[in-house]
Amino acid sequence: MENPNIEQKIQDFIARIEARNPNEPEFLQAVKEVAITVLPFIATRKEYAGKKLLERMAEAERIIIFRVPWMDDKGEIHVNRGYRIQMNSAIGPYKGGIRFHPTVNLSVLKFLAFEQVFKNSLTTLPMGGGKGGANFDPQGKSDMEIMRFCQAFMTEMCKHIGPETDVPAGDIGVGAREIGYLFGQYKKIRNEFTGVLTGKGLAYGGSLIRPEATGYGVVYFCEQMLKTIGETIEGKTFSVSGFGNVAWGVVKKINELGGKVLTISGPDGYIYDEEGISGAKVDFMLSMRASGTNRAQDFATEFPSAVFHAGKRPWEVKCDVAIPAATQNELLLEDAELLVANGVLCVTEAANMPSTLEAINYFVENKILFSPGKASNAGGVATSGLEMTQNSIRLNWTSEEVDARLKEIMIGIHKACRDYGKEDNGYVNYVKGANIAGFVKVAEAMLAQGVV
Ligand code: 2IT
Repeated sequence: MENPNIEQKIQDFIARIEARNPNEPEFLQAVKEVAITVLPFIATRKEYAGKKLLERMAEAERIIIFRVPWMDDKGEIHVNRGYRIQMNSAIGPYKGGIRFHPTVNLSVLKFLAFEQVFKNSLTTLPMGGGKGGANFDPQGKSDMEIMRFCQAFMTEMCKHIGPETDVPAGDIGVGAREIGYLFGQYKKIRNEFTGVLTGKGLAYGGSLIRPEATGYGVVYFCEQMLKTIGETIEGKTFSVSGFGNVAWGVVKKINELGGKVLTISGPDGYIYDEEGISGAKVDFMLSMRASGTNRAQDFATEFPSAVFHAGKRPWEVKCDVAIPAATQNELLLEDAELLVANGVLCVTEAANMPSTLEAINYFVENKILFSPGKASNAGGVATSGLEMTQNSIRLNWTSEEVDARLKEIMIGIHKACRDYGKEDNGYVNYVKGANIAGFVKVAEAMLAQGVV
Protein backbone atom coordinates (compact mmCIF):
# COMPACT_ATOMS: atom_id res chain seq x y z
CA MET A 1 0.00 0.00 0.00
CA GLU A 2 1.29 3.47 -0.90
CA ASN A 3 -0.13 5.01 2.26
CA PRO A 4 0.94 3.30 5.51
CA ASN A 5 -2.06 4.76 7.36
CA ILE A 6 -4.60 3.32 4.98
CA GLU A 7 -4.55 -0.18 6.50
CA GLN A 8 -5.42 1.34 9.88
CA LYS A 9 -8.13 3.50 8.31
CA ILE A 10 -9.72 0.45 6.71
CA GLN A 11 -9.62 -1.45 10.02
CA ASP A 12 -11.18 1.49 11.88
CA PHE A 13 -13.89 1.90 9.23
CA ILE A 14 -14.81 -1.78 9.32
CA ALA A 15 -14.86 -1.73 13.13
CA ARG A 16 -17.33 1.19 13.09
CA ILE A 17 -19.59 -0.55 10.57
CA GLU A 18 -19.45 -3.76 12.60
CA ALA A 19 -20.33 -1.96 15.84
CA ARG A 20 -23.30 -0.24 14.22
CA ASN A 21 -24.56 -3.42 12.50
CA PRO A 22 -24.01 -6.30 14.91
CA ASN A 23 -24.92 -9.84 13.83
CA GLU A 24 -25.11 -8.96 10.14
CA PRO A 25 -22.36 -11.10 8.60
CA GLU A 26 -23.47 -10.84 4.96
CA PHE A 27 -23.81 -7.07 5.13
CA LEU A 28 -20.41 -6.73 6.76
CA GLN A 29 -18.86 -9.00 4.12
CA ALA A 30 -20.21 -6.83 1.28
CA VAL A 31 -19.08 -3.57 2.92
CA LYS A 32 -15.63 -5.01 3.71
CA GLU A 33 -15.02 -6.00 0.09
CA VAL A 34 -15.85 -2.46 -1.03
CA ALA A 35 -13.96 -0.70 1.79
CA ILE A 36 -10.71 -2.58 1.09
CA THR A 37 -10.70 -1.43 -2.53
CA VAL A 38 -12.41 1.99 -2.33
CA LEU A 39 -10.87 3.60 0.80
CA PRO A 40 -7.34 3.60 -0.72
CA PHE A 41 -8.83 5.28 -3.81
CA ILE A 42 -10.66 7.90 -1.72
CA ALA A 43 -7.36 8.67 0.01
CA THR A 44 -5.93 9.76 -3.35
CA ARG A 45 -8.73 12.28 -4.04
CA LYS A 46 -8.59 15.59 -2.17
CA GLU A 47 -12.19 16.49 -2.98
CA TYR A 48 -13.43 13.34 -1.18
CA ALA A 49 -11.46 13.98 2.02
CA GLY A 50 -13.50 14.18 5.19
CA LYS A 51 -16.85 13.75 3.41
CA LYS A 52 -17.59 10.32 4.93
CA LEU A 53 -18.89 9.25 1.53
CA LEU A 54 -18.50 5.49 1.96
CA GLU A 55 -19.74 5.70 5.54
CA ARG A 56 -22.90 7.43 4.31
CA MET A 57 -23.31 4.83 1.55
CA ALA A 58 -23.11 2.05 4.15
CA GLU A 59 -26.13 3.41 6.02
CA ALA A 60 -29.52 2.88 4.34
CA GLU A 61 -31.49 6.05 3.68
CA ARG A 62 -34.55 4.22 4.94
CA ILE A 63 -35.56 0.69 5.97
CA ILE A 64 -39.17 -0.39 6.09
CA ILE A 65 -39.97 -3.60 8.00
CA PHE A 66 -43.53 -4.84 8.04
CA ARG A 67 -45.89 -7.65 8.95
CA VAL A 68 -47.19 -9.80 6.10
CA PRO A 69 -50.17 -11.82 7.34
CA TRP A 70 -51.84 -14.20 4.90
CA MET A 71 -54.15 -17.18 4.83
CA ASP A 72 -53.29 -20.56 3.28
CA ASP A 73 -55.69 -22.76 1.31
CA LYS A 74 -56.83 -24.52 4.49
CA GLY A 75 -57.75 -21.24 6.18
CA GLU A 76 -54.75 -21.22 8.49
CA ILE A 77 -53.15 -17.82 9.14
CA HIS A 78 -49.42 -17.27 8.66
CA VAL A 79 -47.22 -14.32 9.51
CA ASN A 80 -44.10 -13.41 7.57
CA ARG A 81 -41.77 -10.44 7.80
CA GLY A 82 -41.49 -8.11 4.82
CA TYR A 83 -38.72 -5.60 4.10
CA ARG A 84 -37.83 -2.83 1.71
CA ILE A 85 -34.35 -1.37 2.04
CA GLN A 86 -34.09 2.07 0.39
CA MET A 87 -30.33 2.25 0.34
CA ASN A 88 -29.26 5.17 -1.83
CA SER A 89 -31.14 7.56 -4.13
CA ALA A 90 -28.27 9.89 -5.12
CA ILE A 91 -28.39 8.98 -8.82
CA GLY A 92 -32.02 7.93 -9.29
CA PRO A 93 -35.05 6.31 -7.70
CA TYR A 94 -34.31 3.23 -5.57
CA LYS A 95 -34.15 0.17 -7.81
CA GLY A 96 -33.64 -3.48 -6.99
CA GLY A 97 -35.34 -6.82 -6.67
CA ILE A 98 -37.65 -8.53 -4.20
CA ARG A 99 -36.53 -11.90 -2.81
CA PHE A 100 -38.92 -14.46 -1.31
CA HIS A 101 -36.82 -17.13 0.40
CA PRO A 102 -36.65 -18.60 3.92
CA THR A 103 -33.06 -17.29 4.30
CA VAL A 104 -34.17 -13.67 3.89
CA ASN A 105 -33.29 -11.46 6.85
CA LEU A 106 -32.11 -7.90 7.45
CA SER A 107 -28.43 -8.73 6.93
CA VAL A 108 -29.02 -10.49 3.61
CA LEU A 109 -31.22 -7.71 2.22
CA LYS A 110 -28.83 -4.98 3.40
CA PHE A 111 -25.93 -6.70 1.64
CA LEU A 112 -28.00 -7.00 -1.52
CA ALA A 113 -29.14 -3.36 -1.34
CA PHE A 114 -25.57 -2.17 -0.75
CA GLU A 115 -24.29 -4.15 -3.75
CA GLN A 116 -27.18 -2.86 -5.83
CA VAL A 117 -26.08 0.77 -5.34
CA PHE A 118 -22.71 0.05 -7.00
CA LYS A 119 -24.17 -2.26 -9.63
CA ASN A 120 -26.82 0.22 -10.72
CA SER A 121 -24.25 2.98 -10.91
CA LEU A 122 -22.11 0.77 -13.19
CA THR A 123 -24.97 0.41 -15.68
CA THR A 124 -24.70 4.19 -16.33
CA LEU A 125 -28.52 4.40 -16.10
CA PRO A 126 -30.18 6.72 -13.55
CA MET A 127 -31.06 4.19 -10.84
CA GLY A 128 -30.38 4.32 -7.11
CA GLY A 129 -30.13 1.15 -5.05
CA GLY A 130 -32.69 -0.80 -3.07
CA LYS A 131 -33.75 -4.34 -2.24
CA GLY A 132 -36.65 -6.03 -0.52
CA GLY A 133 -38.26 -9.32 0.23
CA ALA A 134 -39.70 -11.61 2.83
CA ASN A 135 -38.73 -14.77 4.71
CA PHE A 136 -41.50 -16.54 2.81
CA ASP A 137 -40.86 -19.98 1.30
CA PRO A 138 -42.67 -20.30 -2.06
CA GLN A 139 -41.80 -24.02 -2.20
CA GLY A 140 -44.91 -26.18 -2.16
CA LYS A 141 -47.33 -23.24 -2.10
CA SER A 142 -50.36 -23.23 -4.40
CA ASP A 143 -50.88 -20.55 -7.00
CA MET A 144 -53.62 -18.95 -4.89
CA GLU A 145 -51.41 -18.94 -1.79
CA ILE A 146 -48.68 -17.20 -3.80
CA MET A 147 -51.26 -14.66 -5.00
CA ARG A 148 -52.55 -13.94 -1.51
CA PHE A 149 -49.02 -13.59 -0.18
CA CYS A 150 -48.06 -11.15 -2.98
CA GLN A 151 -51.21 -9.12 -2.32
CA ALA A 152 -50.53 -8.98 1.42
CA PHE A 153 -46.92 -7.96 0.76
CA MET A 154 -47.92 -5.20 -1.66
CA THR A 155 -50.70 -3.90 0.58
CA GLU A 156 -47.95 -2.44 2.77
CA MET A 157 -45.18 -1.92 0.22
CA CYS A 158 -47.39 0.19 -2.08
CA LYS A 159 -47.21 3.03 0.45
CA HIS A 160 -43.45 3.33 0.01
CA ILE A 161 -42.77 2.81 -3.71
CA GLY A 162 -43.65 4.48 -7.02
CA PRO A 163 -42.20 5.02 -10.49
CA GLU A 164 -40.30 8.15 -9.36
CA THR A 165 -39.50 6.83 -5.86
CA ASP A 166 -38.65 3.14 -5.78
CA VAL A 167 -39.09 0.53 -8.51
CA PRO A 168 -38.83 -3.10 -7.33
CA ALA A 169 -38.37 -6.15 -9.57
CA GLY A 170 -37.86 -9.89 -9.16
CA ASP A 171 -35.08 -11.87 -7.51
CA ILE A 172 -34.94 -15.40 -6.06
CA GLY A 173 -38.52 -16.67 -5.61
CA VAL A 174 -40.05 -13.73 -7.47
CA GLY A 175 -40.59 -14.19 -11.22
CA ALA A 176 -43.13 -13.09 -13.81
CA ARG A 177 -46.07 -14.65 -11.93
CA GLU A 178 -45.30 -12.87 -8.65
CA ILE A 179 -44.59 -9.55 -10.39
CA GLY A 180 -48.02 -9.84 -12.03
CA TYR A 181 -49.78 -10.33 -8.68
CA LEU A 182 -47.75 -7.54 -7.06
CA PHE A 183 -48.54 -5.17 -9.95
CA GLY A 184 -52.25 -6.00 -9.82
CA GLN A 185 -52.45 -5.16 -6.14
CA TYR A 186 -50.46 -1.92 -6.52
CA LYS A 187 -52.76 -0.78 -9.32
CA LYS A 188 -55.87 -1.66 -7.36
CA ILE A 189 -54.84 0.24 -4.22
CA ARG A 190 -53.14 3.24 -5.83
CA ASN A 191 -55.41 3.44 -8.89
CA GLU A 192 -52.37 4.13 -11.08
CA PHE A 193 -51.08 2.25 -14.11
CA THR A 194 -47.37 3.08 -13.97
CA GLY A 195 -43.97 1.48 -14.40
CA VAL A 196 -43.72 0.83 -10.65
CA LEU A 197 -42.27 -2.66 -11.10
CA THR A 198 -40.01 -4.19 -13.73
CA GLY A 199 -39.98 -7.74 -14.99
CA LYS A 200 -43.61 -7.28 -15.96
CA GLY A 201 -45.38 -9.47 -18.51
CA LEU A 202 -45.30 -8.27 -22.13
CA ALA A 203 -49.06 -7.65 -22.10
CA TYR A 204 -48.84 -4.93 -19.44
CA GLY A 205 -45.62 -3.00 -19.95
CA GLY A 206 -42.86 -5.58 -19.72
CA SER A 207 -39.76 -5.51 -21.90
CA LEU A 208 -38.59 -8.12 -24.36
CA ILE A 209 -35.33 -9.81 -23.26
CA ARG A 210 -35.83 -8.90 -19.55
CA PRO A 211 -36.21 -12.59 -18.54
CA GLU A 212 -33.01 -13.51 -20.40
CA ALA A 213 -31.11 -10.31 -19.60
CA THR A 214 -29.20 -11.21 -16.43
CA GLY A 215 -27.81 -14.42 -17.91
CA TYR A 216 -27.14 -12.95 -21.35
CA GLY A 217 -25.36 -10.00 -19.74
CA VAL A 218 -23.17 -12.37 -17.71
CA VAL A 219 -22.09 -14.20 -20.86
CA TYR A 220 -21.47 -10.93 -22.76
CA PHE A 221 -19.28 -9.85 -19.85
CA CYS A 222 -17.48 -13.21 -19.82
CA GLU A 223 -16.89 -12.87 -23.57
CA GLN A 224 -15.15 -9.54 -22.96
CA MET A 225 -13.01 -11.02 -20.18
CA LEU A 226 -11.93 -13.94 -22.39
CA LYS A 227 -11.18 -11.54 -25.24
CA THR A 228 -8.47 -9.91 -23.09
CA ILE A 229 -6.52 -13.20 -23.21
CA GLY A 230 -7.32 -13.86 -26.86
CA GLU A 231 -9.98 -16.47 -26.09
CA THR A 232 -13.67 -16.92 -26.98
CA ILE A 233 -16.72 -18.72 -25.60
CA GLU A 234 -16.68 -21.14 -28.52
CA GLY A 235 -15.31 -24.57 -27.64
CA LYS A 236 -14.89 -23.78 -23.93
CA THR A 237 -16.38 -25.88 -21.11
CA PHE A 238 -18.47 -24.21 -18.42
CA SER A 239 -19.46 -25.17 -14.89
CA VAL A 240 -22.63 -23.34 -13.94
CA SER A 241 -24.39 -23.51 -10.59
CA GLY A 242 -28.09 -22.90 -9.95
CA PHE A 243 -30.99 -23.70 -12.26
CA GLY A 244 -33.17 -20.59 -11.91
CA ASN A 245 -33.74 -17.57 -14.09
CA VAL A 246 -30.12 -16.40 -14.11
CA ALA A 247 -28.58 -19.84 -14.73
CA TRP A 248 -31.13 -20.44 -17.51
CA GLY A 249 -30.14 -17.24 -19.37
CA VAL A 250 -26.46 -18.07 -18.92
CA VAL A 251 -26.83 -21.62 -20.29
CA LYS A 252 -28.95 -20.45 -23.23
CA LYS A 253 -26.42 -17.83 -24.34
CA ILE A 254 -23.37 -20.08 -23.83
CA ASN A 255 -24.97 -22.63 -26.17
CA GLU A 256 -25.75 -19.93 -28.72
CA LEU A 257 -22.09 -18.87 -28.72
CA GLY A 258 -20.76 -22.42 -29.08
CA GLY A 259 -19.70 -23.20 -25.51
CA LYS A 260 -20.48 -26.43 -23.65
CA VAL A 261 -22.24 -26.39 -20.27
CA LEU A 262 -21.24 -29.34 -18.08
CA THR A 263 -23.13 -28.62 -14.87
CA ILE A 264 -26.11 -26.99 -13.20
CA SER A 265 -27.11 -27.38 -9.55
CA GLY A 266 -29.78 -27.10 -6.89
CA PRO A 267 -29.80 -27.07 -3.09
CA ASP A 268 -29.72 -30.89 -3.20
CA GLY A 269 -26.54 -31.25 -5.29
CA TYR A 270 -25.27 -30.84 -8.83
CA ILE A 271 -25.79 -32.40 -12.24
CA TYR A 272 -22.85 -33.34 -14.47
CA ASP A 273 -23.74 -33.96 -18.09
CA GLU A 274 -20.78 -34.85 -20.30
CA GLU A 275 -22.90 -34.42 -23.43
CA GLY A 276 -23.52 -30.81 -22.49
CA ILE A 277 -26.69 -29.08 -21.29
CA SER A 278 -28.32 -27.82 -24.46
CA GLY A 279 -31.56 -27.98 -26.48
CA ALA A 280 -34.49 -29.57 -24.63
CA LYS A 281 -32.37 -29.72 -21.47
CA VAL A 282 -32.28 -25.92 -21.33
CA ASP A 283 -36.08 -25.77 -21.64
CA PHE A 284 -36.33 -28.36 -18.88
CA MET A 285 -34.64 -25.86 -16.54
CA LEU A 286 -37.73 -23.69 -16.96
CA SER A 287 -40.06 -26.48 -15.92
CA MET A 288 -37.80 -27.30 -12.95
CA ARG A 289 -38.21 -23.71 -11.81
CA ALA A 290 -41.96 -23.69 -12.46
CA SER A 291 -42.45 -26.94 -10.53
CA GLY A 292 -41.20 -25.22 -7.37
CA THR A 293 -39.67 -28.43 -6.01
CA ASN A 294 -36.14 -26.97 -5.98
CA ARG A 295 -34.52 -30.32 -6.89
CA ALA A 296 -31.62 -30.70 -9.33
CA GLN A 297 -32.04 -34.47 -9.07
CA ASP A 298 -35.18 -34.26 -11.26
CA PHE A 299 -32.91 -33.35 -14.17
CA ALA A 300 -31.01 -36.66 -13.90
CA THR A 301 -34.30 -38.57 -13.77
CA GLU A 302 -35.31 -36.91 -17.05
CA PHE A 303 -32.00 -37.15 -18.96
CA PRO A 304 -29.92 -40.37 -18.76
CA SER A 305 -26.66 -38.64 -19.78
CA ALA A 306 -26.85 -36.54 -16.59
CA VAL A 307 -25.24 -37.78 -13.38
CA PHE A 308 -26.49 -36.41 -10.05
CA HIS A 309 -23.96 -35.72 -7.28
CA ALA A 310 -25.91 -35.42 -4.04
CA GLY A 311 -24.91 -32.74 -1.55
CA LYS A 312 -21.97 -31.54 -3.66
CA ARG A 313 -21.13 -28.27 -5.42
CA PRO A 314 -20.09 -28.26 -9.09
CA TRP A 315 -16.71 -26.60 -8.47
CA GLU A 316 -14.93 -29.97 -8.31
CA VAL A 317 -15.52 -30.43 -12.05
CA LYS A 318 -12.67 -29.51 -14.40
CA CYS A 319 -13.80 -26.64 -16.63
CA ASP A 320 -12.46 -23.63 -18.53
CA VAL A 321 -14.93 -21.17 -17.04
CA ALA A 322 -16.92 -21.24 -13.79
CA ILE A 323 -20.15 -19.28 -13.46
CA PRO A 324 -21.71 -19.32 -9.98
CA ALA A 325 -25.37 -18.45 -10.60
CA ALA A 326 -27.19 -19.72 -7.50
CA THR A 327 -26.85 -17.56 -4.38
CA GLN A 328 -24.53 -15.85 -1.88
CA ASN A 329 -21.52 -17.68 -0.41
CA GLU A 330 -21.84 -20.77 -2.60
CA LEU A 331 -18.19 -20.76 -3.63
CA LEU A 332 -15.75 -21.16 -0.73
CA LEU A 333 -11.97 -21.02 -0.49
CA GLU A 334 -11.72 -24.81 -0.91
CA ASP A 335 -13.77 -24.54 -4.13
CA ALA A 336 -11.56 -21.74 -5.43
CA GLU A 337 -8.51 -23.91 -4.73
CA LEU A 338 -10.02 -26.82 -6.66
CA LEU A 339 -10.98 -24.63 -9.63
CA VAL A 340 -7.49 -23.10 -9.83
CA ALA A 341 -5.81 -26.50 -9.43
CA ASN A 342 -7.96 -27.76 -12.32
CA GLY A 343 -6.79 -24.91 -14.54
CA VAL A 344 -9.84 -22.63 -14.64
CA LEU A 345 -9.27 -19.65 -16.98
CA CYS A 346 -12.04 -17.38 -15.85
CA VAL A 347 -14.65 -17.05 -13.10
CA THR A 348 -17.61 -14.83 -13.93
CA GLU A 349 -20.04 -14.32 -11.06
CA ALA A 350 -23.72 -14.39 -12.01
CA ALA A 351 -25.31 -14.51 -8.55
CA ASN A 352 -24.92 -11.75 -5.97
CA MET A 353 -21.79 -12.31 -3.84
CA PRO A 354 -21.53 -16.06 -4.57
CA SER A 355 -17.83 -16.16 -3.62
CA THR A 356 -16.63 -15.63 -0.07
CA LEU A 357 -13.95 -12.97 0.57
CA GLU A 358 -11.39 -15.76 1.04
CA ALA A 359 -12.30 -17.29 -2.33
CA ILE A 360 -12.08 -13.91 -4.08
CA ASN A 361 -8.66 -13.24 -2.55
CA TYR A 362 -7.45 -16.64 -3.73
CA PHE A 363 -8.57 -15.95 -7.31
CA VAL A 364 -6.96 -12.50 -7.28
CA GLU A 365 -3.70 -13.79 -5.75
CA ASN A 366 -3.55 -16.43 -8.48
CA LYS A 367 -4.25 -13.80 -11.15
CA ILE A 368 -7.37 -15.57 -12.40
CA LEU A 369 -9.74 -13.53 -14.57
CA PHE A 370 -12.41 -12.97 -11.93
CA SER A 371 -15.42 -10.66 -12.06
CA PRO A 372 -17.73 -9.80 -9.15
CA GLY A 373 -21.48 -10.19 -9.58
CA LYS A 374 -22.12 -6.49 -9.20
CA ALA A 375 -20.32 -5.99 -12.53
CA SER A 376 -21.07 -9.15 -14.48
CA ASN A 377 -24.72 -9.62 -13.46
CA ALA A 378 -25.68 -5.96 -13.94
CA GLY A 379 -27.42 -6.78 -17.24
CA GLY A 380 -30.57 -7.75 -15.36
CA VAL A 381 -31.10 -4.44 -13.65
CA ALA A 382 -29.79 -2.60 -16.72
CA THR A 383 -32.59 -4.14 -18.75
CA SER A 384 -35.00 -3.20 -15.96
CA GLY A 385 -33.75 0.34 -16.56
CA LEU A 386 -34.56 -0.10 -20.25
CA GLU A 387 -38.05 -1.32 -19.26
CA MET A 388 -38.50 1.86 -17.19
CA THR A 389 -37.47 3.97 -20.20
CA GLN A 390 -39.94 2.17 -22.47
CA ASN A 391 -42.71 2.67 -19.87
CA SER A 392 -41.87 6.38 -19.63
CA ILE A 393 -41.97 6.98 -23.38
CA ARG A 394 -44.93 4.55 -23.74
CA LEU A 395 -43.24 2.53 -26.47
CA ASN A 396 -41.92 -1.02 -26.77
CA TRP A 397 -38.56 -1.73 -28.34
CA THR A 398 -37.80 -4.87 -30.37
CA SER A 399 -35.73 -7.72 -28.89
CA GLU A 400 -32.89 -6.74 -31.20
CA GLU A 401 -32.91 -3.17 -29.89
CA VAL A 402 -33.02 -4.20 -26.22
CA ASP A 403 -30.37 -6.88 -26.72
CA ALA A 404 -28.07 -4.44 -28.54
CA ARG A 405 -28.39 -1.91 -25.72
CA LEU A 406 -27.78 -4.62 -23.12
CA LYS A 407 -24.63 -5.75 -24.90
CA GLU A 408 -23.38 -2.20 -25.22
CA ILE A 409 -23.95 -1.62 -21.48
CA MET A 410 -22.05 -4.81 -20.56
CA ILE A 411 -19.12 -3.82 -22.78
CA GLY A 412 -19.15 -0.40 -21.09
CA ILE A 413 -19.10 -1.95 -17.59
CA HIS A 414 -16.25 -4.22 -18.60
CA LYS A 415 -14.27 -1.22 -19.83
CA ALA A 416 -14.98 0.75 -16.64
CA CYS A 417 -13.74 -2.20 -14.54
CA ARG A 418 -10.55 -2.40 -16.57
CA ASP A 419 -9.94 1.35 -16.44
CA TYR A 420 -10.15 1.44 -12.63
CA GLY A 421 -8.92 -2.10 -11.95
CA LYS A 422 -5.69 -2.35 -13.94
CA GLU A 423 -2.72 -2.95 -11.66
CA ASP A 424 0.94 -2.06 -12.28
CA ASN A 425 1.81 -5.62 -13.29
CA GLY A 426 -0.93 -5.59 -15.96
CA TYR A 427 -3.40 -7.79 -14.04
CA VAL A 428 -6.94 -6.45 -14.03
CA ASN A 429 -8.55 -6.60 -10.59
CA TYR A 430 -12.22 -6.45 -11.61
CA VAL A 431 -13.32 -6.33 -7.96
CA LYS A 432 -11.39 -3.14 -7.37
CA GLY A 433 -12.39 -1.76 -10.78
CA ALA A 434 -16.12 -2.40 -10.26
CA ASN A 435 -16.12 -0.97 -6.75
CA ILE A 436 -14.28 2.21 -7.67
CA ALA A 437 -16.15 2.80 -10.95
CA GLY A 438 -19.48 2.22 -9.20
CA PHE A 439 -18.47 4.43 -6.29
CA VAL A 440 -17.37 7.45 -8.32
CA LYS A 441 -20.72 8.30 -9.90
CA VAL A 442 -22.65 7.94 -6.63
CA ALA A 443 -19.97 9.92 -4.78
CA GLU A 444 -20.10 12.78 -7.31
CA ALA A 445 -23.88 12.96 -7.00
CA MET A 446 -23.73 12.91 -3.20
CA LEU A 447 -21.07 15.62 -3.11
CA ALA A 448 -23.18 17.81 -5.39
CA GLN A 449 -26.33 17.29 -3.31
CA GLY A 450 -24.77 18.21 0.05
CA VAL A 451 -25.11 16.50 3.41
CA VAL A 452 -28.60 15.07 3.14
O1 2IT B 1 -29.92 -8.52 -8.19
C1 2IT B 1 -30.44 -7.88 -9.13
O2 2IT B 1 -29.80 -7.06 -9.78
C2 2IT B 1 -31.87 -8.12 -9.40
N1 2IT B 1 -32.48 -8.95 -8.75
C3 2IT B 1 -32.56 -7.35 -10.47
C4 2IT B 1 -33.02 -6.03 -9.95
C5 2IT B 1 -33.88 -5.23 -10.90
O3 2IT B 1 -34.36 -4.17 -10.43
O4 2IT B 1 -34.06 -5.60 -12.05
